[in-house]
Amino acid sequence: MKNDKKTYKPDWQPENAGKEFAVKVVKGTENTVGSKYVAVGKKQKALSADDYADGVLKNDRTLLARTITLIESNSQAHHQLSQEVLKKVLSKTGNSIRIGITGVPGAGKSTFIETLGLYLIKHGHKVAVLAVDPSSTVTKGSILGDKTRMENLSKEPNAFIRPSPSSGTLGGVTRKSRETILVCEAAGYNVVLIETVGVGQSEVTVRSMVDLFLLLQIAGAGDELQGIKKGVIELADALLVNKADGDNEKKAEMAKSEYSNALHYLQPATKGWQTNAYTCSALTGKGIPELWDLIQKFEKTTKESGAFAERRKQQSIEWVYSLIEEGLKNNFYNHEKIKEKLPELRNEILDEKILPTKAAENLLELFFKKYISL
Ligand SMILES: Nc1nc2c(ncn2[C@@H]2O[C@H](COP(=O)(O)OP(=O)(O)O)[C@@H](O)[C@H]2O)c(=O)[nH]1
Ligand SMILES: [Mg+2]
Repeated sequence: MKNDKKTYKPDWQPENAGKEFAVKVVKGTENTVGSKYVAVGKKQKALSADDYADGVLKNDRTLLARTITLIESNSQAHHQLSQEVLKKVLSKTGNSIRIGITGVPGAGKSTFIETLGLYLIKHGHKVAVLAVDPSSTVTKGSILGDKTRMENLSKEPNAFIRPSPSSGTLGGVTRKSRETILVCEAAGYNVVLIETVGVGQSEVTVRSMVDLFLLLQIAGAGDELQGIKKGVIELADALLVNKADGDNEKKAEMAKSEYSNALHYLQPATKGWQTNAYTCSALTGKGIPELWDLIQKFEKTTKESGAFAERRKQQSIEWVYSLIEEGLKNNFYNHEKIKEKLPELRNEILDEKILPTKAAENLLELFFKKYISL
């Protein structure tokens, strides 16, 4: 795909665009092991939960980044410390609109986020950008990891950009991302944009942590490819046909009409809100102000009807269940007896000496014997 990123200049370029700020895209953490009050990373002063919490609440960007690193760490000590920090800032969370953005790779999600982000900052908002990318564990990459992306936005003092956590299953990534949203809110970011790549489960996961979900489409890329068959459209609160510029504008308008028709037959993702299709150009900024108006309308409508609060409550409950599932799973697979027995049973299954059902039963019994006296 042609990269004309360098020519991109929205007409409402913020005054300080292009100027250097001491702001960088912060790297995700590796699995750091350490004791309770060790700093994350080398040669950093050990900090207490209060130090972290105060830093977050003051929007000290270094400390915010370090808190997220703590959240993303897989070490037990970091986990405990991060929970303490979260507890301290909890009362200051929740005051943002959380927006998820999905679409196939190349649809223009990162470009869109940068353009929308710059627009919002120009209008006095504080914008946090996060990514949820379950594939990053496989590819070792991150959908926001490419440093050439969001160059202008990352220079803005009112923007905070964080690529996806670098390790963990999607479940693990989810916990980290949810907690990262909370600390960003505590630091005063009132718009949280979450980019996710359109692969299977990740849209459902991101839908479960945002208030509003946007699906970015491009004209002529094939419906199947873009998730129509996967039912992603049914998760979306707005469908945006991006790249409606230059020669592509007509095609984009046509695609929009087709989607609009199709949408009438689908159940809306949010009670009391009709999902519609729109066009925009992340490159020129066309359609972006209108989209922000739409987002505000969505927020107003759903807050008035109670759907907004209802969804957040529902999401908290779902979060608890997913943590329980994750906890059980981790506990199970890390259980000494299971670790010992699983490879044995695996061979027996492969040799057809035991049925998979029986093997699973045996393992579960072994695991639960510890907890339940039958
Ligand atoms: N013409 C045009 N190109 C765009 C637009 N938005 C993004 N692109 C280009 O499409 C390519 C992929 O964009 P990117 O934001 O990385 O897509 P992502 O993979 O969905 O995050 C880049 O070369 C962008 O410059 C747009 O609105 N119009
Ligand atoms: Mg991207």
